[in-house]
Amino acid sequence: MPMHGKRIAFIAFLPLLLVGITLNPWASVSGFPHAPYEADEVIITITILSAYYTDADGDGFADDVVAHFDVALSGAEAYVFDMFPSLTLPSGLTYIYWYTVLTNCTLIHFTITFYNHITESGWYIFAIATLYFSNNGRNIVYAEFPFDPPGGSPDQDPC
Ligand SMILES: [Ca+2]
Repeated sequence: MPMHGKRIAFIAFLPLLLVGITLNPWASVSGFPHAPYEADEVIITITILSAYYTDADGDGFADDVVAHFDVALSGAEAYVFDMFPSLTLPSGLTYIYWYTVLTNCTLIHFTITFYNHITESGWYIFAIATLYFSNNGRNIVYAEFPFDPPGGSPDQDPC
């Protein structure tokens, strides 16, 4: 059963690959200058400045979400972190996106636009999670910003 053997070999290899990625988070950025050192005590903080609905794409519908937030970094000469902005609709449906950021800046201002994401009335939650490594291991920082798009209450036209 050669195919069965290959499948088992792949399944056995997959955890090793994942462990390798976990143990060596800088492997994919080896060419990045001043890669962070394991001894660096990296601290990342997130400040969500605002999140609101608007017609960002000019299609005549205020069904887009614009979010502004700052990410402050300290403790190293350079930083690599994964960032997961998300938008949760009143029904609980959540859109999550994934960015990997490499920088030597200590303060970054982000503006993210979610085009055509407002499809329900009620409260929305814009959130940011960051995943990064410091001298104490893996760290996750999370911030969220609830806001009320048009409509005001359920069962009304959100646009
Ligand atoms: Ca629009």
